[in-house]
Amino acid sequence: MNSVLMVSIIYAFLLSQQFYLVNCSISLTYLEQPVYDDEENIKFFPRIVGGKKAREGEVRSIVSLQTYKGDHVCGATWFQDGNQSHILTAAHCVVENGEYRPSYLFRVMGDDLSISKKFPGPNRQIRKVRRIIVHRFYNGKNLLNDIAMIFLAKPFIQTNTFAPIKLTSENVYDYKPCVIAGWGRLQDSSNAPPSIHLMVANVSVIPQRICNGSNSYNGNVSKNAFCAGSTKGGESVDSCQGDSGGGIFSNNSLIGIVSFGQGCALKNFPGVYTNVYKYKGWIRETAISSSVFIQPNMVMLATICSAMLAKLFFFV
Ligand code: 4AZ
Repeated sequence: MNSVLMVSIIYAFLLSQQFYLVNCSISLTYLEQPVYDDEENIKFFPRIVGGKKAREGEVRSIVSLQTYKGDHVCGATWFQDGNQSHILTAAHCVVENGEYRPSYLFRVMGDDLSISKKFPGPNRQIRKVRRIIVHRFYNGKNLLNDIAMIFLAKPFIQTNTFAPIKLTSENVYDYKPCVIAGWGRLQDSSNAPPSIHLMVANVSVIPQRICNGSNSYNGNVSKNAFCAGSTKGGESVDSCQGDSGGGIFSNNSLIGIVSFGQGCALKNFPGVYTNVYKYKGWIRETAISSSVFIQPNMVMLATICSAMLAKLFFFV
């Protein structure tokens, strides 16, 4: 009887694993791309609006999601949750028009403030992508559930300037101070001066009722997302194209993921961030579901074995 129970439990577990396999969906969004000349010098490069250059070790968990050729696509964050340590980004960074591209088209770069192809920093680490899981209810039209997890082929190595960040343990509250970082546009216009340096800026959480007001996003910010922004000396501070997928941090923890916004640093239209606190369950389940020891072929083999065992117990 005990063995039958055990087989059933294994079976249920494997079925749930297979459910995740269906979500193993991968793709690529070409957001605002930097422009390079023939010699790989960046002619135009996007940055955060109203920020300043990040200092070494200031934002220790940010990484650049890149094409396998090394062009920056989006920001992303190296996180640690229990014994699981992977990468979080926005779903819209890896899905385009509902199309998913294979993980071999991506790579992830960490421990470098610069994303220059020609002049890498001394500590730069680059990893291939083993797998990408997009939230199964991600909606590309309204950007609901704009979250995806990236599993690396080989883990990053922690250094003095590069480390995974913990997930927030509390929900956001109005005016909570936070930090955004990224290699996205400096201004809404494409005439921004070239920069390849990571930028940071201070912002604070904007009350949902203001952000969803009729002269703002008019109800389009979901309960699982929040707005953050700031006005500094009359100039707005905001994330912008190319910052997507990157993190918004507070108290040394990850509180959100850069999702969308109308333009950049526009009055009444702050940046919108996926609320990490609301996805802690999804993050935990997803991370565990794809641990290295549960490879798809292992799941398949185990399913066949348990089916055979079940048959043996029930029918012999
Ligand atoms: C984008 O398209 C994007 N101002 C990211 C952030 C914001 C706007 C657009 C917020 O990647």
